[in-house]
Amino acid sequence: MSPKRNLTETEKLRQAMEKELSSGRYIHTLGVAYTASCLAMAHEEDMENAMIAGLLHDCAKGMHGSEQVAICEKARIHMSAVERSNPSALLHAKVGAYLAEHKYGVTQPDIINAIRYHTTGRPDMSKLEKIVYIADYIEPGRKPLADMDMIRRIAFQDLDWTLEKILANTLAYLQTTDGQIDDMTAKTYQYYKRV
Ligand code: DGI
Ligand code: FE
Ligand code: FE
Repeated sequence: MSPKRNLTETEKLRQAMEKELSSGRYIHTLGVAYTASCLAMAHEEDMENAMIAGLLHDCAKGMHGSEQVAICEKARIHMSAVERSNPSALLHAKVGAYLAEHKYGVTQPDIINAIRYHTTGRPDMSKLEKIVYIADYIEPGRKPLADMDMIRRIAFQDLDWTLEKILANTLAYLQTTDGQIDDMTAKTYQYYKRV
């Protein structure tokens, strides 16, 4: 994708996602794309990059888990044991990053990384990575998760504080399920946790 993009290229990605995803996932995707754009406005990030990363962040979500594992094996993408056993929850982020680059023509590493780390986060995220991670949690169509009103408000004020709150809630939620915690999610929380 050339650095000088026009709306038509974003529009093409929107249309591709409309075809690729279930209607519920597509509506969530639009919510993330527009929320990420608004966060980019508030935090002086590139709005179009936020829009593209938001549109593509769940592009692999409709694939069967075994298909995602097969793509990773073929492309020699490293999978942690937890990712391998939870492909639809976790692996879709890495597969999505791969497809963004190899199927949808995204060349900017920051956009690709924002897709790659949208589920677990990672320590020392870029501003765009933080914005996409947060937009995925707060987009208007999300069911009201814990502390949602507060998290939605602080997202437009302080990205790192918002990350800490989301990560704490995600880890607390995972402890109520039998979901194993990925090392990267734990490391991200340790990094953003304020003592
Ligand atoms: O793809 P989405 O549903 O829009 O959202 P997402 O990509 O942020 O997350 C998908 C799920 O992954 C969500 O229920 C939280 C979960 N998750 C986040 N970190 C971990 C995790 N699941 C496991 N098992 N381990 C983690 O470390
Ligand atoms: Fe996702
Ligand atoms: Fe999502």
